Amino acid sequence: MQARCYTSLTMASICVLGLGYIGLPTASLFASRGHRVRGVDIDPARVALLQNGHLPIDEPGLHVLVQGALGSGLLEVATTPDEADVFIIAVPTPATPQHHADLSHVKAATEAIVPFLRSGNLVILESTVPPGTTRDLLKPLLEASGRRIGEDLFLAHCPERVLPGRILTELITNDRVVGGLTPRCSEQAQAIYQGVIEGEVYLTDATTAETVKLMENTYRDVNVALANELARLSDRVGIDAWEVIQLANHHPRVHLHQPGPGVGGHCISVDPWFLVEAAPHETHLVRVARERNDDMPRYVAHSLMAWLKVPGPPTVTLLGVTYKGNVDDTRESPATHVAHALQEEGATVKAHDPRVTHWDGGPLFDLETACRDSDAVLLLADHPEFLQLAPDLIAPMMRRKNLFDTRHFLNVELWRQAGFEVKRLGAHR
Ligand code: SAJ
Repeated sequence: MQARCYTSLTMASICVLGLGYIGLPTASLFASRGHRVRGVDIDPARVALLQNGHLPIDEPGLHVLVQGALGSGLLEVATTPDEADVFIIAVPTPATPQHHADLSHVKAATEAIVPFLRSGNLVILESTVPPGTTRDLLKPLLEASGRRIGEDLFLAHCPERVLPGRILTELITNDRVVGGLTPRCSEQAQAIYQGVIEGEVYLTDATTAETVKLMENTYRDVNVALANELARLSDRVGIDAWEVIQLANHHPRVHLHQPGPGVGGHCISVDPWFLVEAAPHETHLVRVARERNDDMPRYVAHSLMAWLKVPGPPTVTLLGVTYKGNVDDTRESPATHVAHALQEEGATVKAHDPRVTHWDGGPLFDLETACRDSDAVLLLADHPEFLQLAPDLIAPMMRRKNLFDTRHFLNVELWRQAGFEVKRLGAHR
């Protein structure tokens, strides 16, 4: 059968599976550029929320984009797929407790579109997956429709690469890597993205594209582990890790990353394990970096407890429970592990985060309640809001005035002037 050729992919109808941090902005972007888009999520509550004009996630600029797309009638949201020219799968790929990729959502989404496939359709997987998944899992599932990939059905992996907090900007300006099962699959996927983004679209095969994505996040994880090791070394030898980083980064080929309370989020703390899963005996460095970063919450909690000289168990105020600053996302947040480690050492924990209403790690309090009769403030997430805090107003609320800044973020001089003893991760003063 002659495959349908997209001479006009700019007009293609699109079905996006998964309306999370990636799927929702992606669906809205394509709709804002004139595509007819059906956004699908298996969670009826999420779909109802969107239909009522609310967003399930907080991301700068997203509300306006989604409202515009829904208002134009080009974006509709539903719990089931429908026929389309292009299917984009953007569903989560969490890791199991054994650090293996849980591909159940990818499998379910792929199976859900099979009944709606037509000759000439293009299927794109954006979810982050272990090397070989597009070829070994998606291809056979899709060919169960009776069509052949590369002949009358096209399949490619195009990993998402956007940074939470900057998703809309990066969705448009970042380069994309497209890995087709065949060269024609790659060209079809290239055409669909090139119509809406300003970055370049680079073509390769599917397994290479999968590995590119995993290596990007692993590069960051390994480098954060190196920075965290520098912080620990600095604590030991009595130097300032932040000064070392600043000075070393004047070298034209050095870019040391930032230490912190650990690596969280649904990407960097998970993806490197997919490389370990693919080749366990060849990925020692990747594994050790993961383990070093996972140990940081315990290290931070222990450092704080060792520094605080209080009679009896202290009360500690956590500032920021998200996995990093400027986002509302608490998935895999180091703060949860810091809280548990502190509690294990006998501390009482009270947390405050202006971006978050619910946190699995415990109850959240307003700033005053969180600081009232506390022995220490522990800064974990670098939200810009925390720069506006007035230490002289916080000081009278505290039982003892101690500040531990794990991000080298606050103006510690202001806190000192308000009477706080200050400690920074990886610094002797
Ligand atoms: N972190 C540090 N020190 C650093 C950098 C990060 O401690 O120097 C920590 C953060 O606090 C956070 C974690 O690492 O807990 C991850 O944060 P991030 O900002 O490095 O990355 P994510 O997870 O928000 O987004 C990453 C991005 N990948 C890269 O920058 C290579 C993004 O482009 C990807 O699209 C995203 O993962 C993803 O979805 O895979």
